[in-house]
Amino acid sequence: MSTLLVTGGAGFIGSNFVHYVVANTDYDVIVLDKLTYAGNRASLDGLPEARVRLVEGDIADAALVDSLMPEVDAIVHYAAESHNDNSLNDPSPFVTTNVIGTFTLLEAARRHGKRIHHISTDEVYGDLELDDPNRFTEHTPYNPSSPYSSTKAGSDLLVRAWVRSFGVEATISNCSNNYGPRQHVEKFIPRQITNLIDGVHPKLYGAGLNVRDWIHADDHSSAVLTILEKGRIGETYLIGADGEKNNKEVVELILTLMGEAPDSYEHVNDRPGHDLRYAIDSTKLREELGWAPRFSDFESGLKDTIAWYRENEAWWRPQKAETEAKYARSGQ
Ligand code: NAD
Ligand code: TDX
Repeated sequence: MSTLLVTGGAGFIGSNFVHYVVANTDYDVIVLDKLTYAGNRASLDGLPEARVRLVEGDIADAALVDSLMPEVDAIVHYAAESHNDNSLNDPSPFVTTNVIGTFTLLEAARRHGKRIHHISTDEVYGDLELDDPNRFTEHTPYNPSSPYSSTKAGSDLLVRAWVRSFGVEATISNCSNNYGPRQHVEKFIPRQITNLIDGVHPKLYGAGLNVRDWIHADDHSSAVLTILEKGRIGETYLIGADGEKNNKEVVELILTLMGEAPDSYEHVNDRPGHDLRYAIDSTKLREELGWAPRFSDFESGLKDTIAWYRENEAWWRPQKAETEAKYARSGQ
């Protein structure tokens, strides 16, 4: 492999992967990104022009995707509509991008004989009870709850069918909740950090007892690179770093790290259908491919993330007012 097509490479996790690949490998990268509200050219700032090229376009544009295939050796597919709350307000772009977009890439991979790695989420498995001793594994049945997670589940199933029916050389990874720099301020952690910078109280949905399994985006990127290079074709790998925390604990930690009283948050309307708990068992990835996360200390990763938002207001400020106006309309 020498050139990767990274779809959604101007988004949060896709851009992290592009930075990671440039720093740790010799691969060149073509980013295919539609630059929706969630995409940001500035997330690719500082990368060498000789190694990274941004193509602005839609993954559902079959002619465009086809035209890029001769230049690339493999596709790493991050592009998606990614926010659950948005999927409850307007599911339509979730179906077109997540399902039709993935279908379009699979057809191009099939026609041109290209390797493809599909990035997915633990949300395809539904949710767990707080006291369930089990975590999600590669054998957990699919049971998605939201328009977002059901379209991600649909895209995973398309990938599996294209492997079996057409012999497409694909792998899938399902990762838990990511945190780190360059995440859109609509998401939980950056929303609270930027609220506090603006002197606004953090907002907890419902009682704040829902649990998420946090992983630093750099660890997600190292896992994806490992699977791309060493994963067995047709296999699914779950990615997680044993980072379970409830939302109240996370907000309290953000408040403490930012010098505020740990209880100075507000409860707001809950998300309809809000998944209770996600938890990943990543034994397969660790034992079969020898991967391990490097960020084991959530508090220090969070501290760095807070510092990044403090130092990069120019990156997030243009997103903030519109995002908060949207939340205000749903009492969140
Ligand atoms: P994001 O919303 O920050 O970025 C998505 C990117 O995709 C943006 O740059 C956007 O412009 C681009 N995009 C959207 N529609 C497109 C289209 N039709 N054509 C081309 N580009 C398009 O999302 P993220 O949080 O970085 O998530 C990236 C991937 O990782 C998604 O597939 C998501 O399901 C998956 N994932 C995310 C998390 C998480 O915690 N954020 C966890 C597990 C898996
Ligand atoms: O203001 C908030 N207050 C709050 O309590 C927001 C924005 C969220 N929440 C809660 C909802 C969730 O329980 O925090 C938790 C995390 O919320 P999100 O950041 O919206 O993430 P989540 O819905 O868990 O989905 C994320 O992880 C899996 C990503 O957005 C998905 O793309 C990924 O697939």
